[in-house]
Amino acid sequence: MARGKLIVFEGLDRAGKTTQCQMLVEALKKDGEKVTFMRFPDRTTPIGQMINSYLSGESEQEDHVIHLLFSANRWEAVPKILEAINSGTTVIIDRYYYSGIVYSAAKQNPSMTLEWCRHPDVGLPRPDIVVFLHISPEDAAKRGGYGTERYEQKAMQDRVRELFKEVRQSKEGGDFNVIDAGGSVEEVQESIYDLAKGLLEDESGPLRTVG
Ligand code: T5A
Ligand code: NA
Repeated sequence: MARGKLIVFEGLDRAGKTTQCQMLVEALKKDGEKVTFMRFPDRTTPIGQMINSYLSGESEQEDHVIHLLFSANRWEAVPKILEAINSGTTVIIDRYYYSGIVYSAAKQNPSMTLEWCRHPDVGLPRPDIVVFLHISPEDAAKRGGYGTERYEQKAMQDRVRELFKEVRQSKEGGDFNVIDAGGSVEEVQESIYDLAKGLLEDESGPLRTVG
């Protein structure tokens, strides 16, 4: 039996990650594919509840500590990810460690460079592809103002945009497929669906790990 694929959605805030991820899951299910959906942060676990409380401003965490909690929240899901992939189910994930390193590095804590931030995630399952939804600041603003969660401010978002660019130009960059997310929901879905179908038809070697 062929293994399942690992598809990760990343992108700027309000690019439509959750919308597109869920549409893709439904479309692939309709085609008879075995597919499952996950998201990070997974706010349902005890670690996820600490993250949720931090993001909503109900609690404080030291910068390194919250970074490690986001990473731990991925590690605790690894057995589930591997079990699905090994049983032939494709796993589609809404945000992954790329968000983890970029948002933490955007805080400009002097000891938290991109390089430092990446370490706790080394060894995670590496996606077969990253679907990166790209949207201009102007188009993102049209999709509603900033919310009330931590990190939803302009200066932070501008740094996140720059740091994602750096990640796309680094050694992880080869896994990224940049999709223009400025079009209608249906237009964007069409490009993503084509990309995913191509991947599912590909023969795959063993699942790689983040190195
Ligand atoms: N974080 C996350 C870390 O700091 N470290 C980590 O390790 C991880 C994993 C929460 C925060 O945590 C940070 C990053 C975040 O700050 P979250 O819960 O994923 O992460 O964030 P959300 O706020 O849910 O996600 P976004 O704001 O980024 O939104 P999405 O998922 O990109 O967009 P979506 O689909 O919810 O759509 C947004 C709005 O736009 C509309 C939708 O209907 C919706 O109203 N829309 C469109 N409108 C017009 N045209 C289109 N094509 C549209 N697509 C969507
Ligand atoms: Na989302």
